[in-house]
Amino acid sequence: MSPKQPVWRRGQNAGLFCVCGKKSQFPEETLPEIAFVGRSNVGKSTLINTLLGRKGAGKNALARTSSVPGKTRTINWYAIDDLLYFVDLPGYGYAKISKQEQAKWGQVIESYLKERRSLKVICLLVDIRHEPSADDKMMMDWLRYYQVPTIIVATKADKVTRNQLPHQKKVLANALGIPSASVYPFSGLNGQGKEELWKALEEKTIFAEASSKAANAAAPEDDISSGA
Ligand SMILES: Nc1nc2c(ncn2[C@@H]2O[C@H](COP(=O)(O)OP(=O)(O)OP(=O)(O)O)[C@@H](O)[C@H]2O)c(=O)[nH]1
Ligand SMILES: [Mg+2]
Repeated sequence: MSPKQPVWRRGQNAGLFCVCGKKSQFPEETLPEIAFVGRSNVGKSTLINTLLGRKGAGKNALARTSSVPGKTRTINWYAIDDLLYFVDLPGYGYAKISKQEQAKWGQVIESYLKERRSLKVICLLVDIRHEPSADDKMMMDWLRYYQVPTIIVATKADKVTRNQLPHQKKVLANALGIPSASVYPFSGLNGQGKEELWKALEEKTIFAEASSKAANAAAPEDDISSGA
């Protein structure tokens, strides 16, 4: 990766910060947050690893991924260079999790979305191959209702051909009531869409805060004109 990439994209100083099973455990709202939400197995943890260049098995991977749905059962905060948090929310819609537990998780996620002032943008992940589920649509409604800035990411884009892609984007966009251009195809397998998604996240102002902090922190070493 180019050394000119912003520090947060390099993923070198990213680490698991906090694992929470309930609201009372949420960390203080000290840094801006980007959260990732979607059905179980849609690829949330993979996307976090891919964005931060931390793919692969073993120690290099940041968020744990699995072909078995329901892997992420807690809300996991990842700190990135002490500038921002990525928040991996538990997947919904996994049939083998009891209704009781799903309801409990629904409440924890809703209170996170509703009350988290440091949440700057949320990525709602949907599988590019499928119509959004009733749960996906409900999540979209929540995000609209609570006015959380939202980016729709269509995961597993490597599973469709270039010809199928525009059609699949349209299907997702129509079902969620957004323009087709607002759907970001993404692949954790080959990195497709990574650059576009980073740009979109950065544009959602979150990095206005992070950039100014980073610039301040870097100024003495990097900016030879400062103080001149
Ligand atoms: N082909 C392909 N497979 C993917 C992609 N993203 C994720 N997967 C696979 O899908 C499965 C689930 O990925 P995870 O990242 O663990 O999904 P998750 O949304 O975090 O799942 P939960 O933690 O259970 O909610 C794994 O087998 C991944 O390898 C992708 O872009 N392309
Ligand atoms: Mg996961």
